[in-house]
Amino acid sequence: MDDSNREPALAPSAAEDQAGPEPDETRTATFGMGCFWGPDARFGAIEGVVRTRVGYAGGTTPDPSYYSLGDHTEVVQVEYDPDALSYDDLLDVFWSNHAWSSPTHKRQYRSVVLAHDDDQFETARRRRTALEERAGTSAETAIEALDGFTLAEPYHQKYELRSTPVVGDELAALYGDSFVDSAVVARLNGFVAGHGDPERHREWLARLDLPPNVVSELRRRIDGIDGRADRSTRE
Ligand code: MHO
Repeated sequence: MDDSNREPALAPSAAEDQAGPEPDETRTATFGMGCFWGPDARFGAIEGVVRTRVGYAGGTTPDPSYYSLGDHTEVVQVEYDPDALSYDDLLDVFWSNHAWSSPTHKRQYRSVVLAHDDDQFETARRRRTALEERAGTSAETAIEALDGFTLAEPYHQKYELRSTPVVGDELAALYGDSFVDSAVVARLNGFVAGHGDPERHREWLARLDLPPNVVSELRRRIDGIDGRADRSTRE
């Protein structure tokens, strides 16, 4: 694919995804690292992440749900472009952003890498050993082969964005069923939670073709995070 084809094309309809073309090949990683709302936003803000979803995995109880979790754990699933990100990059984010050396009281929130293949399994083990040696303490992180994933209820997907006034409802209505799988929604969920730098926030907000009330509310919220009270281009 030549470079010009990778330029994000603005969709005429706001309900279409405006993140640009999807890579030909994607890979998926699955992590448990506490309540899944936070990592959904953190991973979603990263360029090269194509989509995120939260759900339940790592157990054996059939048909888990939030109020009937059985032996499952809250996990985030990250689908990414392997040309832009490596599994090691994602493991950096994983281990830098939760308390991997503290035992959790609930299995719901345990630290776990659920490997999709042998490579991921071995990489995670190697990294865990290196981390333990460097930190001089043992990791509580379990490393297991992924065996099934149950998508969590819609209200848990992109929780930060959904709970942003105006924006959450409007985007949920615009995107409908594709809300969970949208790269734009994943980015915005990350940005409203405070991830990503001001430069990227500006770039995405200028590029997105969304209803004006949604854009101005997003700007208000994200400018607040970036602390740019002196913005000269404020609407
Ligand atoms: N008990 C926390 C975390 C929810 S998370 C989806 C809360 O209600 O804020 O487990």
